[in-house]
Amino acid sequence: MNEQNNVQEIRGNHDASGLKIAIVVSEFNSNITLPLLEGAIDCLKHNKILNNNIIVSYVSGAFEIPVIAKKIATSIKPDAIICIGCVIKHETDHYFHVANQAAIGIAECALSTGIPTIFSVLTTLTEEQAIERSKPGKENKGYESAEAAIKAANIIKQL
Ligand code: INI
Repeated sequence: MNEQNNVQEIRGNHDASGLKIAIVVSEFNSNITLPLLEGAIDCLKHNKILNNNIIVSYVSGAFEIPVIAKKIATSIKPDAIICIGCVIKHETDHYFHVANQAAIGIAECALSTGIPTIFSVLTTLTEEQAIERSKPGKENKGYESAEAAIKAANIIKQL
């Protein structure tokens, strides 16, 4: 109970010690996605996850992320799934369809299974923007996504 406002609050804490987290990572633009993966794993370990409670699977491109995320959701049933990819704007509109379908599919996986499925797919105009967001540290977008996964999973556990 929040004393000041007299409302009931449900917050997700940062404790990953009791969680099983799956990560689906795209190998397309791997110079970006692998540092995002490192960031996500750093965050999970920093928050005390057990090593064998991290399950990582690799897909070719961001377009393939949703189908694998959904299969993992229904078979392994982890507490959360972190979907890592990188789509960079190119001269044709191919990138748009890839990014759009990845976003729609990841959201569909979350809503249809009830398992927090985190959108850690960078969609940038340039490679430089993607590099900036995948540098080591707490501003690495993979690190931030893992924080979101832990919090959401811990909210679900309270509901
Ligand atoms: N996949 C990405 O993850 N990022 C991209 O920038 C990208 N572009 O721009 O083409 C991309 N394409 C591959 C796509 O995800 C599928 O793997 C491919 O279309 C086969 O289904």
